[in-house]
Amino acid sequence: MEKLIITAAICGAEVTKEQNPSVPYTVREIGIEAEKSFLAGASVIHLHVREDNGKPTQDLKRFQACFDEIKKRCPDVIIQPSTGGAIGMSNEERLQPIFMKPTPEMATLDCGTMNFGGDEIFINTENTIIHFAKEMNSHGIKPELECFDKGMIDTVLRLYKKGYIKEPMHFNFVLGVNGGIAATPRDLIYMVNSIPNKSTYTVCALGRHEFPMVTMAIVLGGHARVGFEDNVYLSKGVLAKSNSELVEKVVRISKELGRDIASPYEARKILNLD
Ligand code: KMH
Ligand code: ZN
Repeated sequence: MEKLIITAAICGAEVTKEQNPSVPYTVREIGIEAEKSFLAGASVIHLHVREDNGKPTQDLKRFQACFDEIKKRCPDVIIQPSTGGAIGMSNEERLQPIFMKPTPEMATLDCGTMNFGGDEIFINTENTIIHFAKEMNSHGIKPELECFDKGMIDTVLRLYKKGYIKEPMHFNFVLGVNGGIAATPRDLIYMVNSIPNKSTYTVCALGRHEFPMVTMAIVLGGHARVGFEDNVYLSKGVLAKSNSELVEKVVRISKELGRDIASPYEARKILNLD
C-alpha cells in the first residue's frame, strides 16, 4: 500500500479558543502549529487564517503572511489554502488565497451546497464550482475536491466529463457534518466506491468520529486528515494541547497497522503535484 499522507487542518474557520485555547489565531501561532504538525508527520497543511481576534478572513495579505511564516519554518510542507473560507463570505473573498505567491500547489474546491447546521447554508452553486475550478486550472493549482455527501461526487464526475475537472482527481471526504453524509463505515465505503479508480482520497470526520474514520482510511488505502478544524480532543474529555498531538496519534495508529507515513516529497508524487 502506498504511504499515508497526513493533512493537518490546524485552525479552520469555526472552532474557537473557547473550545480549545490552543486553536491558533495569530500569524505566529499558525506558523508554530503548522511546524509542530509537520514535525509530527503531516505533509500537508490545510490552511484557514484568522484575524488576531479569531475572526475568519480570506484577506490576501493575511493569507500571504501565514503562508510565508509556514514556509519559513518548514519549507518542504505542502500548503493547501481553503477556498471554502467561512459561511457567508463572497466567492471573490473566498478565492483570494489562490493569488498568493508562490502560487499554492493545491487548494480546496467545495463541490456542492449544503446545510451546515442551524440556519447556516454553505453555498457552492454549480456555476461557483465551475468558476473556482477554472481559476485553479488556469493557475496550475490542484483542487482537493471537498465532498460532504455522495451527490457532490456525482457533481464532480459530471464536471469532469465537461472538462472542468481533470484526472487524476484527489478527493477529501468530509464526514459527519450536520446536513452531510454520516461518519459511518457504511457511508465511507459508499463514498470510496463512488470515485474513479485512478483517484486518491483523504478522509476527515468531525469530533469523536475523527479517529475511527481516519483509521478506516488507513486500512482502505486512503489518506488521513486530522486537526482542530474537525476535532479538538485527543481522546474522550482530553483536549489536545496542539494539532501535533492529533497528528502523532494518527502516526501511531498507522505504524501499528503497518503503513508508513509519506514525507512531503512522497506526498507530492502520490498526489501528482510535480
Ligand atoms: N469552513 C467551511 C464553511 C474548505 O476549507 O474548503 C468550509 C470549509 C471547507 O472549511
Ligand atoms: Zn477547511
